[in-house]
Amino acid sequence: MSNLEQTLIVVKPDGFKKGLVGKIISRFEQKGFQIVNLKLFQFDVDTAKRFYESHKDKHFFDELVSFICSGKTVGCILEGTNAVSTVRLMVGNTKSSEALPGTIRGDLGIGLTDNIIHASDSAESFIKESKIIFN
Ligand code: FUP
Repeated sequence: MSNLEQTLIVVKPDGFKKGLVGKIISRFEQKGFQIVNLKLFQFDVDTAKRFYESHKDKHFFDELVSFICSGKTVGCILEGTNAVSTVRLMVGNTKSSEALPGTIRGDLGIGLTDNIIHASDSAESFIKESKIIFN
């Protein structure tokens, strides 16, 4: 049974600076996901705090907000079968240094806060996050 879903990815400032936007989006297109919306933008602190609200009590919150605001990012809504879980599989482990080869973080990055890409972790997160980015 096909389960058509949408999800959000954000290419983070490190991915943008490394010139990986095309390569990353191409992986999702090659897998069979459709681009539904696309936006080049830079987070301001207020928007970043709302985006990462679920982490507000974590010790790394300030570092995370500061990093995501540090340069241009690309937000992209993707649509396809089981988009939320399949895109997360393609993204890989949060710690890029431990992410498996074949995943985006495993192939293209090494950092933790600077881990190339964000992907919504649930349908609820997708709704909340995509509203913040695409208004
Ligand atoms: P993920 O869903 O894989 O992006 O990871 P989490 O939701 O667990 O974490 C959100 C972001 O916080 C990650 F992109 C990386 C960052 N993070 C840190 O900077 N330090 C940590 O100790 C844990 C996570």
